[in-house]
Amino acid sequence: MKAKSCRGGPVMKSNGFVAAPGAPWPMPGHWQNSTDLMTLDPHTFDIVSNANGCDVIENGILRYKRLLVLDPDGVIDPDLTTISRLAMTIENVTCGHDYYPHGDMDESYTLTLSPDSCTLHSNTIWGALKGLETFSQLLYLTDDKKYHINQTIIDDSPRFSHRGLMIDTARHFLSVDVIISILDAMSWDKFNVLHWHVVDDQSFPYPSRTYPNLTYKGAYTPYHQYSRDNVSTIINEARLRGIRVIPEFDTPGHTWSWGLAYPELITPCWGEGDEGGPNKPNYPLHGEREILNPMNEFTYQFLDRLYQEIVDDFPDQFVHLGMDEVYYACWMSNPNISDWMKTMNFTEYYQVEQYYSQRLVDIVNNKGSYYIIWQDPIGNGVQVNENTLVQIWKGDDEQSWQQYMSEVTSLGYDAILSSPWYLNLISYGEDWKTYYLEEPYSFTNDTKLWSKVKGGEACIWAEYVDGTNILSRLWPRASAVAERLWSNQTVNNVNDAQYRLDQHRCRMVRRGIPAQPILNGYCGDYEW
Ligand code: CP6
Repeated sequence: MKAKSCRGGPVMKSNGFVAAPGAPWPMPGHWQNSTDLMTLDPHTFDIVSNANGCDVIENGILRYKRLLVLDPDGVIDPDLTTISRLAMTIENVTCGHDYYPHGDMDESYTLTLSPDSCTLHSNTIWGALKGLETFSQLLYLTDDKKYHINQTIIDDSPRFSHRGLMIDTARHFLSVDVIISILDAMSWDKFNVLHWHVVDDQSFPYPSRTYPNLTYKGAYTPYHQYSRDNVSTIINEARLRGIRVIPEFDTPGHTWSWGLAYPELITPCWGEGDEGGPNKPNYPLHGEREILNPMNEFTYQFLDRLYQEIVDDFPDQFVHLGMDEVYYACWMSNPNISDWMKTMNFTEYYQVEQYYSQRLVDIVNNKGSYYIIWQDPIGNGVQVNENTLVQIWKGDDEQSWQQYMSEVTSLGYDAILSSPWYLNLISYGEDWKTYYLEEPYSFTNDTKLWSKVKGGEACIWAEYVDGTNILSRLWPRASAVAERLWSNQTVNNVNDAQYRLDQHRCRMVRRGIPAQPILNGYCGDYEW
């Protein structure tokens, strides 16, 4: 059976039932819907709160009042009870420019919509934002352009505390406007972490104050770098949407662009089969001169000052240290590294990685920061501090992600899952279903290990992605991940989800995001 318009008229489900429009995404923990309808006039509808003067709430109310006007020609339904305002009460109004979303925030809320009472209740401002979003999703237009909203009770909170999206601004630069659009769509999906993979081999668009030449030489061009103002804008726009920004400055691999300004940071790779030498890098490696030199004190002094700047710029408690894909060939090629290893009593190259990793971990710990790393060092036998948060990205013919997850959590580390959610990998058809059906707990039956899983992140690596295609590639595919990370484990029926997701996709289109289709059909009057 054909899915009809996702707006207005009911959407036919293949089992013959009708899915009411105005269904939320991601699915709330408890959603008591009813067929009793109400109406409202979004042009006069007011949202009031007990948080006057709180910019997160005032800005949120403004954003959502704007989003409620699905169609300026829409009208109330005169046959129904008209509701005129939503009253928000927030138990603990903590707010201000120096108060940021964080890993332990309470994001729960309850929403009660009846003719007697339209209330949104939450413990924190972050919960209030989640409730405003859900409220905005319940409102819909019928085909005769009347605004409807069902009487509803919702009691909702997230399954996982870390629900992230990773963007990569090194392979291709992303404008601040595009990043804000991504933050917007993230907030509609209740994502709460922007993992910003800022720099990599290809470019260094971050505006370093301490080492301006990193940016001057490392950015593609002066137009492909962020200003300091851009960085604070991104952090602030994220805060207003309840989203943390965790920056990643990936080392010791993936640092080719750093070497443009500071060649002394990078391990020289010796040539193979001839005398070679530091300036004759003909060792057959992919992308030589991209691994930091672990034997020089200069490297650590440099990292100390750079990370000071990073923790000063980014308010989040966490930074991401990268540490992925450190291949040893270059270190192996270099006789100075071999000599240094002897003085250190190192016989294995993983000990070099261990040494580097611990030095960097100590640097950021001394600044009071917590950190995330990609899983690679753990796989190589490196030990890091027990409070390390490990991001799982591998899952291949050798080992499934479940096996990697099992190893990492059994060693006592907390983990977040990304392996099945590499949105840069594309294929024909409904790949959102495979993202949707991945279950982060499926690696074990041991509930103690389940408690190690803090959530997950969808990743969009940018080798083949820039501002022209990132929004369509992300949405609504990332939304599938969002529901997996927010909603109950039991919400896992793709047949039910597809109609809600189709509505959600049309909602994104109406709100200005060029989200790609997932079903045949159309979005009412709102074609892109
Ligand atoms: N860049 C960095 C990348 C990747 C990683 N780190 C990557 C690896 C495999 C795939 C996609 C991306 N491009 N710095 C791995 C974490 Cl399929």
